[in-house]
Order: sequence, then structure tokens, then C-alpha cells
Amino acid sequence: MNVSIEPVTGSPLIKVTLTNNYLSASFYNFGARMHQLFTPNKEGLSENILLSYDSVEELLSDKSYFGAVVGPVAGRIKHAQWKDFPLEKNCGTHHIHGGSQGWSYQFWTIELLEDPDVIGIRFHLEDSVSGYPGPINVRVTYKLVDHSLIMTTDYQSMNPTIVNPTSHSYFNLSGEGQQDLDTHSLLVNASHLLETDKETLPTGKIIPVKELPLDVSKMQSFPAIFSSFKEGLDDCFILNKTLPTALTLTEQTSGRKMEIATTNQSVVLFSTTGFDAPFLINGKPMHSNYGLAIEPQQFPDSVHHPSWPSIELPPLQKRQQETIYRFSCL
Ligand code: FUC
Repeated sequence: MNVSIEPVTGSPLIKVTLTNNYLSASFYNFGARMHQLFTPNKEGLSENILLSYDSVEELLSDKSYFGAVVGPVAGRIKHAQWKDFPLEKNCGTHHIHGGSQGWSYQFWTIELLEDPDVIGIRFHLEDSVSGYPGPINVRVTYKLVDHSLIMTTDYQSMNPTIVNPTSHSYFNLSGEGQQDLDTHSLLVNASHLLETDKETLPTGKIIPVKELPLDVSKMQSFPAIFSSFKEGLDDCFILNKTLPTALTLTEQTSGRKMEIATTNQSVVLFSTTGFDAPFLINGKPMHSNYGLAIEPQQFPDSVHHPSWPSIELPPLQKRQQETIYRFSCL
């Protein structure tokens, strides 16, 4: 069976599982979330390489976007304001990740793909509750193709609005969260980083990667990253679009390697530094540096930086972003 769809007893959740010869991925209708992703290690043992809630109740009360599609707009919007439209202040005086009624917290409908040769699933949402002008229609398609998971996000709106979606999976390539980030290494094909202030809002200054305390456009171990970025990573890197791969993450004990390609201009990386919480993730309480959230997207808070690429969406204009996650072993 390549595609299975099953309700989770006693909850509003529906779980979809896609399986091919190399990968197995499961998703929930709640936030069109990626829940688990199984890939083989260097011995051929297939294990989950996402940070995943152990309990369905905790998943349903999630506030940290585990595996979720984030939208309409990912990241912080200063003073929760776009033009004349006030947005929910759910991050101090600012707005973040589509708000408490954003795409991550809505129930999406599920459509089976008609092509019997394709292992994939499509989620749909008509968003009129997040507080953004709309309604915004969005569909997210996940497909397994050989060693890759391909995620495509298509969207359009009835009225002028802003959209900048992302996927908010936290990766831990060791398998089942056996190690922390310190056994991982990272290369980002970035040209620049967006400088941020104390509230993690972009200041407008764009710093060349060569001027950072550590040049992450070369493969760097996480111990080296943590000794240069003292507070860990919660940063937006502008991608060097002449290169096909945006980012490579490897893990030494399992031998796993993940390469990401994306149509987006940037990627936000959040190393979960300082993120300690009592809920169980892969059998352990959530803790600092347990995983890396990799969030391909357009620049955060671009509505307040007119010279940056716009995320404004005119009525009935169709937009699409695609991200490919490719897995192999070292
Ligand atoms: C990332 C970060 C934020 C926040 C959220 C849960 O996107 O940029 O700081 O903690 O995840």
C-alpha cells in the first residue's frame, strides 16, 4: 500500500501515510503537518528523522508549529500591521506565523491524487479565519519520488492580501532523536544573512556570509556553529540562487544526508536553542538544540522593507512555491 488514510480514533485527526521503496512519510490534516519521515541510515535501518510529538493531545495543543504548514505569512510582522490591516498580536506587540488561527491550526481537507503512478496527497484550505484579507485558497501537495519528498504549495486570494508560506518541520537526522544537533553538520548555500534586532525582527541590514563569525556557506559542524552563534540560530539566510541546492544537513552517527532545493529566496533556520518544554518528542522532553527547523520562505517582515521582494498577492493571481528534500547516506 503506497497511500493510506486513516482517522485517529477519539480525535478530529486524519493521518495520511505515503510509502515508497526508500521513504515513508506521515501527515495530519491539522495544519497539513508533516508528522514523521522515515529514511534509511547507513546500515539501511529506516528511522524517523523529524521531531514528532508522542501524544496526539499535545500535538493538538501545539504552539510551536511542529511539522506545520505556516501561513498566510511566516515569520514576524512588526507591530502586527500591514497597510491598514491590523493582524493578531501573538508575539508581544508583533504578529508571527499567521497567528493563533493561522494555517498551522486549521483543519485541511484531503484529496487523493488521481494519477495511480504518483505517491502523493493534497491538502486544501480556504482560509477566512486567520484575520488576513482573503479568503485565501491554498493547497499543499506532498509527493514521494525516489529518494525525495517534494512539497508544492499553490495559493491565490479573492482580495489583495499578503502570503508567504513555509513548512516548519524540525529535523534531527540521527533517527528517533537519538542524538542532538551537535552530531550534525550544515552547509547553507547562502550569500547573505538578514540582521535582526533583539526581538528577532529584521533591521534592514543585509550581511554577506563571508563577514559572519562563521562562514556557513562551507560545511560546518554544529559545535562550531554554536561556538560562533552564541544564542544558536534563529536567522534568515538569503540563498545563492545560482546553485541548485539551498542547504545540506548531515549527521555523523547515522550517516544520513539531506539536501534541500527550493524556489524560495531564503531559508529561516531555528536551532531550538533555549527551547525546553515538558512535552515528549520522540520519547524525550523537548530540549535545547534537539533539532533544526528549516523554513524555506521569502524574506520575513518584507512588508516593512519596500526594496525587498514583495509578498503582496493581487486578487486571483496564482502563486506557487516548491521545496524538494532529498535523502541519501554519506
Ligand atoms: C521559528 C523561530 C521563532 C519561533 C518559532 C517557534 O520560526 O523563528 O523564533 O520560536 O520558530
